[in-house]
Amino acid sequence: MAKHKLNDDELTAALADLPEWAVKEGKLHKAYKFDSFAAALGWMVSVGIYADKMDHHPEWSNVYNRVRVDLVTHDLDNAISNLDIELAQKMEKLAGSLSRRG
Ligand code: H2B
Repeated sequence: MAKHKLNDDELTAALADLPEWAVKEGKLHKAYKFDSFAAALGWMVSVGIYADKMDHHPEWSNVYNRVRVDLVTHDLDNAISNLDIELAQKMEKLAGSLSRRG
């Protein structure tokens, strides 16, 4: 899919459907907390396979059951793009099937 930078209206509209996501330091950010390390890691593997197929890769870090995610598009001067939204939506969908907490 072609990638394009989102304008402010597109970004606001997309955030309305992405609970607990926010723009932080210019990146699309969310801190996930799972029930266990295994749940966090399993989610990361599932997301990673999808991200690699998209050829769009997250910045993220994991500590035990927590995963902090920052999405940005390097090829568009580190702007937030439609691909960051698509990846965030997929992350939400996959987290929903894993008894996510807060
Ligand atoms: N991931 C992210 N987050 N942003 C990009 O601009 C990007 C990427 N570009 N993954 C892709 C790889 C690009 O480097 C390759 C050559 O398609």
